[in-house]
Amino acid sequence: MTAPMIHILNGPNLNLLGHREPEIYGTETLGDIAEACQALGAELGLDVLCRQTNHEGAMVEMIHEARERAQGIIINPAAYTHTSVAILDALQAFAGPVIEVHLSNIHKREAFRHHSYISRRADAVIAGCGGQGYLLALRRMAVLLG
Ligand code: CA2
Repeated sequence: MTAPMIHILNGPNLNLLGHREPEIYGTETLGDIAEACQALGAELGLDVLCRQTNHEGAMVEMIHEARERAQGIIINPAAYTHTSVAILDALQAFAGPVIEVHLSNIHKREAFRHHSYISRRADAVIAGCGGQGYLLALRRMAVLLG
């Protein structure tokens, strides 16, 4: 049987991870996180594809592609979390499990970060665990798809 495919989608500025603001977002780069996710995915019997974009429309298109190719989505929409009905609508059209991840605890931060459009669709939300949040999300995905 082929391994379920998980798309891990990352939004704007997350390509800067590890290079700026380590006190908020940690010292791991997005490449480090992707590598750790690939390794855990192999252990869990999941295929993992990690992607990042700085553009809202491109994120919508990545979600459309996931409809064709992935059984689950792990998404950190970054700032679009708090603004994007378009990304919510795209996720509503995805049939499989969706897990929302934030590196920081958005509820401990500015009030404008407390609301997430994405949480309305997410089956689970992980915030404040740094890069480990993606690994926790993968473990949950293995249970949901098992
Ligand atoms: O905590 C998270 O993962 C966030 O999704 C990160 C977003 C922020 O807008 C959300 O409220 C919470 C920001 C990502 C920006 O990442 C940077 C990384 C290094 C340096 C500068 C920005």
